[in-house]
Amino acid sequence: PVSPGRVLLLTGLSGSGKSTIAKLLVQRLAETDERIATLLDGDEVRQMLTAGLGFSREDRLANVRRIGWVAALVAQHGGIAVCAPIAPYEVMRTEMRDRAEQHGRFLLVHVATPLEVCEERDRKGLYAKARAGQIDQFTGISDPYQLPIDPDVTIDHTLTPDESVDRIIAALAKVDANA
Ligand code: GGZ
Repeated sequence: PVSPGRVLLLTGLSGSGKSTIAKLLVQRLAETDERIATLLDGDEVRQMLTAGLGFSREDRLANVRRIGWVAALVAQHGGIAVCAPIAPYEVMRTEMRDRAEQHGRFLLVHVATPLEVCEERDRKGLYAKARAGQIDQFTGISDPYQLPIDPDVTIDHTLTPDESVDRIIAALAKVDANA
């Protein structure tokens, strides 16, 4: 039988709102779901699990592959892994899905905030730096972001974080009902 474990991948551009939604999602799951939710967020992961990796295609693949491996382990033990890397290539998202589905179910959430909006917000000033040529291979500016072909959930940027989490939890409930 398939384990009740779940892997959720929130993919989207820098500044799209992935971290905010992922954190809120984990809080909400702690209140509403019996399974333990584990957050694998970009910043923290890159300081520990994938420290030393950069932003070449190869390093990004390694980064997301390691996240996917830990996430699958969480799912294998009946937990919910919430992952929030950019994950800009379709191939890495597919790989994460395939690995996760050996242990449970996978949900791809596209945090679809358009580049213009992320750049307009520019909370960390990274887009300005990327435009000025101070950061190489910056996703959306000088590096690719392949749009997800078939996401399970698409989060429009006009939704609030709470509404976004509602959508994801509804999709999760649907997956659980069909498991
Ligand atoms: C994209 C970069 C880059 C480059 C540093 N390209 O908004 P943030 O700051 O906190 O999130 C971004 C984070 C992206 O790391 P990920 O591990 O999520 O990326 S991937 O899935 O592609 O491996 C951004 C910061 O790191 N950052 N340089 N060149 N984002």
